[in-house]
Amino acid sequence: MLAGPRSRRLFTAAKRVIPGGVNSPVRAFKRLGGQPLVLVKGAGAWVEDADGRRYVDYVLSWGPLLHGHAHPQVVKAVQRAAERGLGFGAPTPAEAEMAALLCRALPSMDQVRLVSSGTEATMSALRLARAATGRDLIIKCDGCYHGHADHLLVAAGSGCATLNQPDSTGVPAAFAALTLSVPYNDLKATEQVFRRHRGRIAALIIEPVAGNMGLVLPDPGYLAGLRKLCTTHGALLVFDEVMTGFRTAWGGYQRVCDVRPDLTTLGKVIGGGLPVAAYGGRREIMAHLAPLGGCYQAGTLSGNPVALAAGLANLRLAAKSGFYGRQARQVTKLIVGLRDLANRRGIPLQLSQAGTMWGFFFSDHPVRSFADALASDTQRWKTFCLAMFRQGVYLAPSPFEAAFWSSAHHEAEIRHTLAAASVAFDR
Ligand code: HOZ
Repeated sequence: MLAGPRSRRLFTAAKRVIPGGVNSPVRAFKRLGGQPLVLVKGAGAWVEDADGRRYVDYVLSWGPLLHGHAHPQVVKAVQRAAERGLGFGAPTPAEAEMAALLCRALPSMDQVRLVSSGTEATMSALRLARAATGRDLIIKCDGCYHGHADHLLVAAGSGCATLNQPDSTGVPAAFAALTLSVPYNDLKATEQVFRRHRGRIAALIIEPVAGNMGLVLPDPGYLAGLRKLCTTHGALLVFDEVMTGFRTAWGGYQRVCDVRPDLTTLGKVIGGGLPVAAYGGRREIMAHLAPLGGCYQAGTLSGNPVALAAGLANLRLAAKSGFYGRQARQVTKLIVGLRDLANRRGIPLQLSQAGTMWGFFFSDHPVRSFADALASDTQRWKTFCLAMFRQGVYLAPSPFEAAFWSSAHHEAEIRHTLAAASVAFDR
């Protein structure tokens, strides 16, 4: 068992009052025995559990902590903002500053609306897409996860895939029927769906790099092909960059692949660990939003000044010249080391990287789709992960999640991880 006595006690108490003991299902460690570590502290690249055990953290709050835990500049910014008031529910300078920064960083974004979670961002972006096109149907990809809004829990990755329930009970069939799911990296299948439902598709939403079925990269030309299909069929292309935004590059993956979506959703890094998310895009589309237009969306905590202070501080640290290149080179060093260790033992391992995101599958062929990810050897993944945890490396407790890197990770953390991996591969 991974968890020590204190973690176990605390989790037992939580289970009495919280369904499954967790506030988000993937945290329950179901694939690793169902006894999660209860975390009490994070500093830089490391987290500490309730039993005082320390781990190099590659979950990093599922992505936001681009500079590690409790970075002093982020903490200071939060303290200063909190002293001036925790929230107003009124316009503040910080929200205009964040919006201007995002619109500068993403060439596809003329205007942006701030919200509090990735789920809110994707849900609202799709309502807006429907309002702007007057159409109802949405296309998504198998294994992509866009939050837990009713119509998006169809063939969903992340925690749903982890629990083997890519669809959810409680979603009316009529809602689910509005979402058409196609395999990731399959332009032909996508084109067929567009043809079959000609004139009825409002939007295609996609994680440009899929990060919720493990990390799966787009084939060359795939995203540009989707752009073309959307334009041809009068549908909006929505890039869900909640994970990839400001992680794969300054701005997001759209700057790497050079494809301009009509709408983009952001979250995670732009909140620095506090709840900030956003959706934005072309001015004429954004003009459909109330109070300018008839598409309604609102939130008491939207643009919260304390959360924005964390997000802005996080982004300022990443804005320094050469930041992404430096971090990506470190990630490459880590995955090259892992590949060498696996190769020497003849273990079939697929590794992938997108900037400061990385991932691995135990598989003897490249993983290009959700079907490939599901076919990977999850028993080996389990043995490997348990051994890594035992040696002080905290990985996502699911074979269908990405791993993250922060600027607080250095050579020492790479050495620690590779030493742990060497033992874990032997297992
Ligand atoms: N679905 C989220 C990661 N892809 C889970 C986040 C969480 O449990 O905090």
